[in-house]
Formats: sequence, C-alpha cells, structure tokens
Amino acid sequence: MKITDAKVIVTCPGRNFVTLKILTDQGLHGIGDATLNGREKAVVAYLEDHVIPLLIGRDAHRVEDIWQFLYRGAYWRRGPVTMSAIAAVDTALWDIKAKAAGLPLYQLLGGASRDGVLVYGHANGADIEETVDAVGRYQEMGYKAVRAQSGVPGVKGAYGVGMGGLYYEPADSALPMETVWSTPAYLDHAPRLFERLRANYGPEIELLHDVHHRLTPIEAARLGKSLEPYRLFWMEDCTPAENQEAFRIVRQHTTTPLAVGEIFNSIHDCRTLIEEQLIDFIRTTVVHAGGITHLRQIAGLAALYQVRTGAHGATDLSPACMGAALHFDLWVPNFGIQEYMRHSEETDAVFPHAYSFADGYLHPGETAGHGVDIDETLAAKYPYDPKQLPVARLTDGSMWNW
Ligand code: EZ4
Ligand code: CO
Repeated sequence: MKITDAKVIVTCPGRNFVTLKILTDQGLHGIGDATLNGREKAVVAYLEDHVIPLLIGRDAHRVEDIWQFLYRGAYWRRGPVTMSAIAAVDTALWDIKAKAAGLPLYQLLGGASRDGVLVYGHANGADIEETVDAVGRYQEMGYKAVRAQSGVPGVKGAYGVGMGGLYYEPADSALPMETVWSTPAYLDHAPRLFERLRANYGPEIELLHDVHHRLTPIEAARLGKSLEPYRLFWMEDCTPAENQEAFRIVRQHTTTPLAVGEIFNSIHDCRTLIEEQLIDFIRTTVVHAGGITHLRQIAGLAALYQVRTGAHGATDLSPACMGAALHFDLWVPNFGIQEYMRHSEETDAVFPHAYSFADGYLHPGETAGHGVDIDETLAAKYPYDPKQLPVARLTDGSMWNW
C-alpha cells in the first residue's frame, strides 16, 4: 500500500490545531495530530518542507521503518518540533494500518487490558470556594478523578485558572500574557485548598494537582509533604525536569505520588526518572513524544519500575491525539490515568470521533483505525489565529517558569 499524498491542515475551531493527513493508493487515509501549542507553524514547515516529500511512494504499512527513517534520517535528533512531526506521521500510519486490518487500533497493540480508560477532568476557580464548587460539578458529570487548581491571593493569573466553564485555554493572546508568581503565597495556599476538598468530598474521589514547574526541588519537597494528609493521586510537574536528578531531593522527603513528562519528547528525557524510581506516573503523550511507536517504548521501560502512564490531554492536544491515546491507554498494561480536558463543540464538529465518555471513563470506540477523522470543509472555515502561552515573572520582575 503506497503513500500517494500527504497534507497539513491548520484550523482554529476555538483554538489552533495542526493535523497531518496521509493518503494511500488503496483509498485509505489516516490522520495524526501535530499541534505544538504556540509554535504551530514550526511543525507545519517541518512537515511540509522536510517530511512530506520523503513519504510519497513509501509503503504505508512500514510504520516502524518510517519512524526510524525520520528519526535517524534527520541527523538532528529529538526536540519538540521534530518529535511532534514524527508523531503525526506515526499516528496517521497506525490509523491506516488499523483501517486496513478492519480493526480498532487497540486490537493491533495487543487488545484491551481494561474495560475503560479512567480520566480526570479540570476543576478550577478564582478562589478555594469556587474550586470546591467546580470539583462538585465534575463529580456530578460522573468523574471519579479531578484536577483542582485555584487562584492564589495576591497572585495575578495563577496557572490553571480559566474564565470558568469546561474549556480552559492558557494560550490566549497573540503576544504572551505576563503573569506574576509568588512561591510563598502559593505554598501557603495550596494545602488549604486540598484540606477543604477532602473535608467536603471525603476520601474516595481522586484529587490531582499541577504545580506547572513553579517550585525549586526543596520547595517541591515541602509542598509534597504538606499535601500528604490529603492523599493526592499525584502532584504534577513540581519542579522543572531538564535535570532529572533534581527529583531525588523531592523523592527523599515525600510520599505524595509524582507525575512528570508532558513536555518531554523522548525516552531519554525520562530514563533517569524512571530507572531511579523518582516518579510514579509518566505523562508523555502521542503527539509530543514521537507517536504510538515511541510511546510504547517509554511505557515498556516504565513498566519495569512500576511507573504507570498518565498521558497529557489538555485541549491543545487535538481529538486525533486523544483518539490515538485512548487506544494506547486501553491496551497499555501499566496504565494509570488519562487527562481529559474536553474540547469545545466547534472542535468536536471539525474532528468527528468514535470515543465517548461515561461514568468517569472514556472508551476509544470500535471503529477501524483510531476512530478520529477531520472534516476538511468545516476546518477551512476556521483560519489560523496566532496565540501564545503566557509567561510568568516573580514579584520583583525576574522571569520565572510559566
Ligand atoms: O499548560 O497543555 O496538565 N496540563 C497542562 C496544560 C499545559 C498546556 C500547554 O500547552 O499543564 O494545561
Ligand atoms: Co500539566
């Protein structure tokens, strides 16, 4: 089965998405997500100028060989742009292979290891009381696990606090919005939020929290310790992870489970974290970490150390990524949880999909392939709208990690 054509589709049904569509001489096509939030056009150029010309005429069934060709062949290995582009090709090819087999993708990976994929939703509010109410709303929708973020007194634009509703979008202006960060105010505030949530909702509901790279290792250790009484499912991105050894300090001090990896793009970004058992959940996902082909290597390494998966699933990861991720999640033996932020109705209409939510679980559906397609006519109605992620500064004006 030969690849006859491939094209990149950029659309903005409420937010920007980049999608690669690969076509074959058998009339089958596949799609893959290539969205890199705030840097979309870099991946578009990488695909159009440097990848698509190499794909034409190749056997679409040789998924592994094409992955190796693009990874080794670039010479310049890894990096978010390269790995997102490779991921898009890989996802589209797995989609085609599963369609050719007439099977949902999870069957090709080894079949279902569970009945459904446990997901967590995003509750947020301007203050603790608003966040408490938001968690209740997610529980009413059937969620068994909820991430809770709250505004911090004295902090303008704390991470994770949206305009309200289900569709929190951090990339909200053409030039980066400037936010202010205060670690002391946050460290004082965060445990109060979870004390209140446990008091309100009892021991059963799974609670998660994203620190979003804001703390130093010793500060992260202190936060983890102070959250222990509230039994978090995980504390995410508690400190930047370019230096993987930094997590040794956090790990020595706290039993709060640690999750990291949404910005990682290869197994090398998490090898030490996994092999030294410094984390509990690895958050690499299909679009930013080289597709299904690379993700299963990461999951295989993680399984040796009882590290479970917890894939990133914010709204900037398109339904094509979510669909592929759900097939992976249904199969992967060491599955932990899947982030599920929900897309807007406009986005769902552009990307018709087979996955569905019920009682706190998502299921990828039984459609052959990964079950997600793109309506190109509808997509064309939403032109690209440049948006960047915010930045953060400390109260004295120094740049910090957003
Ligand atoms: O800030 O996906 O866990 N989820 C997150 C996200 C990220 C965005 C960045 O594009 O941290 O909200
Ligand atoms: Co995160």
